Amino acid sequence: MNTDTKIILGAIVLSVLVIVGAIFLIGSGESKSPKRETLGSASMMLDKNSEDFGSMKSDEERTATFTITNTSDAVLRIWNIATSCDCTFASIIINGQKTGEFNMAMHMSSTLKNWIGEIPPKQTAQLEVTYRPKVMPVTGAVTRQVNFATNDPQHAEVEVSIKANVL
Ligand SMILES: [Cu+2]
Repeated sequence: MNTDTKIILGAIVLSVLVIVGAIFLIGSGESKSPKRETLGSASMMLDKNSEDFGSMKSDEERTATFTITNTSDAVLRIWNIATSCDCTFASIIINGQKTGEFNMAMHMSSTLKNWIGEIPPKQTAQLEVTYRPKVMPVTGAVTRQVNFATNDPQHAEVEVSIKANVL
């Protein structure tokens, strides 16, 4: 092996190490989304897409409950729950068990970010959306969203909203 060959081989080995290292770093990122294809497929129904709280004072809070029904014979999975604003919180109740409060993605613990809810066949879950204007005081007409992903191919990304008129 002459010197040139050694240098070329050395450069190749080094490049491979750098690439493998980069893939490892990207792969270990904290907010990884679950792979949809590993989560099966089900079908779901929502009882409504929005709720209007009407007029409320800025120191009040209101909660809307949305019912998610698994209409299939497979396990319905929901994940990536996030709200559109600091002042809006969401929880899911499955089988009497209530999660912590989901908020904007950047403010959530990795436990909530990586949470995947499983709703058994033909069962329902409740999505509670709570609006607390005092967290971020505003007045007038307000609309806030909650988004989540599901393993229902027809409802891969779901959005519900709440409205209020803050006095
Ligand atoms: Cu807000």
